Amino acid sequence: MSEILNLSMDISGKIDKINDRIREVILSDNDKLTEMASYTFASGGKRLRPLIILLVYEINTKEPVDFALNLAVAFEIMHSASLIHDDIVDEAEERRGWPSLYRKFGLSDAIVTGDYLFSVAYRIGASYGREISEVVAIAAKKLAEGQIEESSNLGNFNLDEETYMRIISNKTALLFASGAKSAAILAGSDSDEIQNMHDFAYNIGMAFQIADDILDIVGKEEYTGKPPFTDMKHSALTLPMIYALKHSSDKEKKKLTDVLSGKKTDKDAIEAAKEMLINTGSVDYCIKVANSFIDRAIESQKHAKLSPNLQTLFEIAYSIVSRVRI
Ligand code: GRG
Repeated sequence: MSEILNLSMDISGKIDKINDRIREVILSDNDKLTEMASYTFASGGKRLRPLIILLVYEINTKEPVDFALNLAVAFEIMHSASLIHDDIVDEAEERRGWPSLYRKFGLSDAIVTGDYLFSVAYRIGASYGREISEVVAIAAKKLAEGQIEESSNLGNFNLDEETYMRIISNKTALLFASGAKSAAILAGSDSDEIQNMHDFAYNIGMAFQIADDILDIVGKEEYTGKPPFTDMKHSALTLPMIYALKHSSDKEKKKLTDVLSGKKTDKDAIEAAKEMLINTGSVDYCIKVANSFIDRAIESQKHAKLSPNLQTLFEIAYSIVSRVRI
């Protein structure tokens, strides 16, 4: 992961701790459920959210980082549970390079595994007391709201930027933000520090989703592990599309919507749509918007004392947009 995120700090010890703890807390009395839950995490994942949580916690306290380990894994478990459900919604064949859980074990068991993992996350949240448990629960509420607003807009080629921003705020950024906020609460930070950590993670979460949406169009298949327009299969409009549709002729618009609506699925049509998108300047625009969120993230820490952990958080922030390679 440090390769993908280009970090100077060796974070392998933290990642190992996270993975070991996940393996422990997902154990069920039912062997099949344990097998399915374990499959979800064995396939990989960057562990970005729990890493941020541990870094934030350590910045704000002298207590051992292990006190925040369960909290960190709760957020990773919630994230992974949402991906299980997302793959069902999107009919995705693969996740993290492996067959998606519902493909491997069937629809109903995959739904229950996702639900089970959410219950593990809530239980961990509850073990930290009322305030943190509320932050964990609200993060899940927002995930669901973002997802439903996204699916309510499938095929809506008039989706505006404001609605897109609200969707990604709920389905992606608030999970990052809630993780960092609860880490700062657990560390005993004051209310300004808690808010600043929330804002830092929120803004990198926004940039992260925009970068993900750019990668869905221009990301090299060998790098993203999926062909272009995979996430667009169900006509969920993302920022690059919104910009391109607004800045193209009727003829170009038609070419693009034919691909987005699945009317045209051949390689040439997809390539032409991709080319058109790039020519409207939409990718450059989205990179600019993503960078503006990174600037806000860095700005949120203007009063914080620079430390190796904060430096690593900054490196994570910058890596989020630089992973978009055309
Ligand atoms: C049941 C409460 C409840 C909610 C489920 C399905 C759903 C609602 C939400 C899905 C939200 C979603 C898929 C957001 C996308 C977030 C995103 C950018 C995922 C990719 O994150 P990475 O790249 O993944 O960090 P890895 O594999 O590295 O962990």
